[in-house]
Amino acid sequence: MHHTPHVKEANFTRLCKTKTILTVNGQYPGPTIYARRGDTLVVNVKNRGNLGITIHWHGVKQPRYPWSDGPEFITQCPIKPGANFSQKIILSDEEGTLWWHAHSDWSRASVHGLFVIWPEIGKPYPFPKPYVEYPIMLENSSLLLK
Ligand SMILES: [Cu+2]
Repeated sequence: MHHTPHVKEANFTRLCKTKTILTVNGQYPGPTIYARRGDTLVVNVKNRGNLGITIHWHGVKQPRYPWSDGPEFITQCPIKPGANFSQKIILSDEEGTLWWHAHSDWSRASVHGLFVIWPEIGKPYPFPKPYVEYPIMLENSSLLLK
């Protein structure tokens, strides 16, 4: 499964105020990514913003493969403005709704999104199957307008 997020600046308007913020694909919050338990994802991050950035996959264990896990200067270097970086995300027993977010300086305030991991095909949910699924992300976007 391949994804190509473009990290870039975009205008954001709330409460009659417009500000330029760092986004993925011009979206705030960023795109929801869907996968299944045990999948491996290849995420080709294209940094078209003006800051070095990393993307972290919150709650993913990345067994024996921490090299593109996200925290800048810990498991990887920041992706420089104008550069690309291919991240491998190895799912093991994760299931449910996690999130991904930037992991450098304050960029996570606007660079983040949901990461939905369904059970394997033919396997049940670890709880009664929901009647409907509707992901909700709570955040305080007023902080972006200060
Ligand atoms: Cu996190």
